Amino acid sequence: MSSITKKNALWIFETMLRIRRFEEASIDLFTKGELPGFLHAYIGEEAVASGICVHLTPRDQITSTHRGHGHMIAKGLHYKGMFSELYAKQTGYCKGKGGSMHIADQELGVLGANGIVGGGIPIAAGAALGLKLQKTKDIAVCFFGDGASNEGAFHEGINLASTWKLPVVFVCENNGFAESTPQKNHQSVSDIADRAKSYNIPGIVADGMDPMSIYEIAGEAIKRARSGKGPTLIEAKTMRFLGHYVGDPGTAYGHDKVVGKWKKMDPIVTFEDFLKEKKWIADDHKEKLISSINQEIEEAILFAKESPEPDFDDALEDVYADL
Ligand SMILES: Cc1ncc(C[n+]2csc(CCOP(=O)(O)OP(=O)(O)O)c2C)c(N)n1
Repeated sequence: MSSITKKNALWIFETMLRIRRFEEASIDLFTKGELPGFLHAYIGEEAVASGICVHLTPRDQITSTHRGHGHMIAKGLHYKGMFSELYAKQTGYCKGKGGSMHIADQELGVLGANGIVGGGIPIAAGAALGLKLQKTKDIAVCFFGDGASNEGAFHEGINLASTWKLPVVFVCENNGFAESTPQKNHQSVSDIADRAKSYNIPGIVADGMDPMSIYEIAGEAIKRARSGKGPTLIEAKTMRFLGHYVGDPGTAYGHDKVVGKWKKMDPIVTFEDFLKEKKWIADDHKEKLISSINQEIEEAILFAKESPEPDFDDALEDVYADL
């Protein structure tokens, strides 16, 4: 029997919709040639970010990936700063210097999306070490993909986090593909959660298309981390509904053949049904939400378009390399 409150369930639903609409609007802009750089859409995976982040406070910290918009939105980042970053404008979260793959906001505990696959894993372990040394009850959550679980950084980060019992939850979003490589061609395990055994921590498989599965499993893992018992590895089985990047049709490596089955499990559709069954929402709830989200998006895009470009003279500001 689920313990979720109506408030949390509605938050998850709205957050999934906010992510979906942000991604759809970004894809539209990108396709029209308005945005520089690359886009990796999170559409299809919304249940994971939302079902995890509903448990977090602004002080909790997250690390993210190249497919990070969903994590940012679920952690509370606003559309204006995000669209401005995508447009490479001064008003973006990273002053227009980062783009889609490098959005960060320390005030809301977002230690960064990251173009380096697996790069967020040791950063999350380090953040968790800091939180432990400061004797807070705050935790770190680390999102990464199945491909990232083959990187040395995965093993090194989880090894130290488990040895030092750090307050961190590792969330592997297993969407079955690393770029164009199906999972069975890049690793011999089918459940990445099994790798937790090597580090003597719990490894749990969650249904990444079901917000309730994520919510329940994350709730336990986060409680464990907050109470000083150390990390958990959650593997969320999920699927991106689009190609690896916006513009990739997914036809060269079999994504197009499997995606239809996953679309039938669209978390927004199934969770809307769940909320209606519970009588927690009216029939027109989703449409009303979408219309107010759309208005916010329109305003944010306008804000981003009208914002100034970064100054050439500021190019080396906020750069931490030794030049
Ligand atoms: C260290 C490193 N190696 C390779 C790449 C190129 N690359 C970008 S995304 C990607 C696939 C990552 O797959 P996964 O971790 O499963 O995440 P997903 O794209 O499925 O969300 C690769 C190999 C990179 N950015 N960084």
